[in-house]
Amino acid sequence: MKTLIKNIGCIATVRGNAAKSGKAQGDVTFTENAWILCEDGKITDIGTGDAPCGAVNTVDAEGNLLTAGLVDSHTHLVFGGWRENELAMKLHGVEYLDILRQGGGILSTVKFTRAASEDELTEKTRDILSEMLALGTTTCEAKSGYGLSVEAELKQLRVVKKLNETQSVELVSTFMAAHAVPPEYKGNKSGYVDEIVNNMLPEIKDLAEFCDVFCETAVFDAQDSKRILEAAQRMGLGAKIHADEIDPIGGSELAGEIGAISAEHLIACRESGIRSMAKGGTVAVCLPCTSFYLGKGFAPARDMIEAGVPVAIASDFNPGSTPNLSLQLAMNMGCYKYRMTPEEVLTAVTLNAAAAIGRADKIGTVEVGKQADFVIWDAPNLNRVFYRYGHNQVKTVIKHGEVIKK
Ligand code: IZC
Ligand code: ZN
Repeated sequence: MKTLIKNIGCIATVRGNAAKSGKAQGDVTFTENAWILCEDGKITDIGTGDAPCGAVNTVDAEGNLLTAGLVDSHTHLVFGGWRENELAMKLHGVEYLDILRQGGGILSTVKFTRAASEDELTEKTRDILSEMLALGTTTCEAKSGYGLSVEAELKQLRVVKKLNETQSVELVSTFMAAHAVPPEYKGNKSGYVDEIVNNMLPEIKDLAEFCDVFCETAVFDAQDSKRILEAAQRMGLGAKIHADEIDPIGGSELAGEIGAISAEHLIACRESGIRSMAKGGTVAVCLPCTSFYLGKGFAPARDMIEAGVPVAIASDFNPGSTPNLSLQLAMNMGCYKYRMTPEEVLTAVTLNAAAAIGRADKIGTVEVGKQADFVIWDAPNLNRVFYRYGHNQVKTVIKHGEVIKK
């Protein structure tokens, strides 16, 4: 089926099939007074001036800005319950890791998630995805890690699989049983790492594309992370790592060393970590809403860009460290707090985000041959999107060439 998007005030897009770093991260082209033709879910032609005739469906962009659909490359999407009780604790100065050490935090979400049925989790997550979609997210990575047993991790991964088949946001699954040590293994972290490597990974490997580890003080150290991620790589999964969120204990250095596709958080990233990521071709997935919500510093995203590390920006949507699902808010923060330009941030939530989840050849740019996933903004230009903040600036969302939010 042919769809024509006409009367586009401006298309803003980076170009290519691989992550961009350095100056190229801000190398966005602007095409004014444009149209796009799509067929069978892909972009088949792009032009300016008079639009061609003969399309079955026509979408009028009414002179607005069009970009590629937004790609949220880091979320903990599927979970039971919420954790509003932690806000008061935080306001009284209790640290994120101390809540976890006391058996709350991630471990309280594990209790809720284990107790929830697969159908309950599916319906709750379906509602969350429809909010994300309305905010412009057309592809979303989803980490497990609130089950922490073979059965409960499989339950989370099956929810993602089912939702991928029954709603419009495209989902990419990451296995993250190395998110916390479950109560059954309290005091026996090495036993739990053995369980992940020997029993969990072989059971789940067909339901996930990536494996992630929370490499952090009081959770998994760099040695545990290396063991788990190398085992995952041998089973065909790509490696991701939660690195330097709170303490720099070697996560970003390890990411480059093992050729991880991404290292994520990086608030406390050191120069040695930046160098290692640049050398290893690792995408830095930065999560500014988490810094904001935890009242912490911001990742040195500018230093990374200048050192040749491609930077992606994601929401980190989760029930603890940032229960925000708006990638638009993360985009604004990327601009205001990382001091990235609107062009650099656009690349961070489109092509570089797609690269962080192994999709840079299919999504993330507006070019012939790419998937027809777009956002039409309630804005005439890119600067307007970044200048305003706090409300939904997305007007229309198109996925595989079809309007799914108007
Ligand atoms: O549930 O607190 N940082 N994992 C690592 C999280 C945040 C999610 C959570
Ligand atoms: Zn995370």
